[in-house]
Amino acid sequence: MPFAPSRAIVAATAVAMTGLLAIPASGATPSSTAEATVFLPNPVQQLGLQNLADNKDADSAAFGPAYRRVVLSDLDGSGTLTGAYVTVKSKTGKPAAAVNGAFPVWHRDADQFEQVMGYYWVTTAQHYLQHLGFGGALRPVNQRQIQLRIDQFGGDNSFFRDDKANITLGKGGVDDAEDAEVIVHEYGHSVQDGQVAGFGTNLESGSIGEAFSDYLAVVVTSWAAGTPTLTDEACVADWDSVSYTLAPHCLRRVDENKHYPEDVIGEVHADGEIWSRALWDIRNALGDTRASTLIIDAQFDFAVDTSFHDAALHTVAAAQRLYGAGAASTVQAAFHARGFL
Ligand SMILES: [Ca+2]
Ligand SMILES: [Ca+2]
Ligand SMILES: [Ca+2]
Ligand SMILES: [Zn+2]
Repeated sequence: MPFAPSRAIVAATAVAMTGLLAIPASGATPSSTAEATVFLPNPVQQLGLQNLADNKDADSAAFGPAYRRVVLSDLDGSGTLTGAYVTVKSKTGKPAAAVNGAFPVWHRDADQFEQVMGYYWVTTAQHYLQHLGFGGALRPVNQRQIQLRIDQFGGDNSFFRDDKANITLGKGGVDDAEDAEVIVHEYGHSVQDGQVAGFGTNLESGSIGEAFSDYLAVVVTSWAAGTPTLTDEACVADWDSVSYTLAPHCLRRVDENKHYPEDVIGEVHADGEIWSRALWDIRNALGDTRASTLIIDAQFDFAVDTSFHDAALHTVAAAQRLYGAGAASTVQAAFHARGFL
């Protein structure tokens, strides 16, 4: 169950006692489900085919084994892609509509395929956070309905910088929403904004934003689809990046051997690879659940313009608080190895 039942019970009791109109507690809205078709998480990672090409958004038999029927959850029952954690708007195609309680089998050449991808992967990322305990034993993280827009605007990184709560996915090269790792990366920014409003105002905090979003993209897709066996797990956006990289295709990696400060170049995505490697090392040492829990819990304490150094100290403190001295020393070592501590 993605929800903590106790929250709904508390809310219902409060309503009964006060007689006020019910305001559903976050994540406690009625939930409906419907089948739909997605990539899980992207065709290059699923099929191990580095020669797959966009071909102007054409579908072909090569993609066939990558299409998976899944169940969308937390829908509002209206038959549209509107639910507890995301509502999808497209400027490039008709809104997806369920037929007899299920979304048709759209493929990548249909705009509705990307709309479904956006809904499924944002909701899955929120379920990952809840499975770690956020919204249960731990504080809720980003348990709000965000807007996900699909728009011709933008190339391959089309996030509205002045609207960090929401997501816009562009159509440059491979449509961004055909790659779950791009969707979850953008949701990572929404998560950080949900934890610290306006997070990421300068080079170092902005780099942490990119790094965490890359990390989240990898861990959520591995959680939902299994650890990849045909591509490197550390490779982010294996499919979106076919348009602009040589094989093996990765937008970025979370296991680069960069070091602070000499590898800083003043660009948030590139410099983020120093931070994401530290997160990656923490995960390899402590396991996915403990690493992600402490990494995300620490982020509540980050200043909007945090330095790498201060954020590293907060993350060590979260490890100490949640898992004790051994975990704290592991986290300290990971940040020390990157030059942050
Ligand atoms: Ca498409
Ligand atoms: Ca793209
Ligand atoms: Ca990947
Ligand atoms: Zn980003």
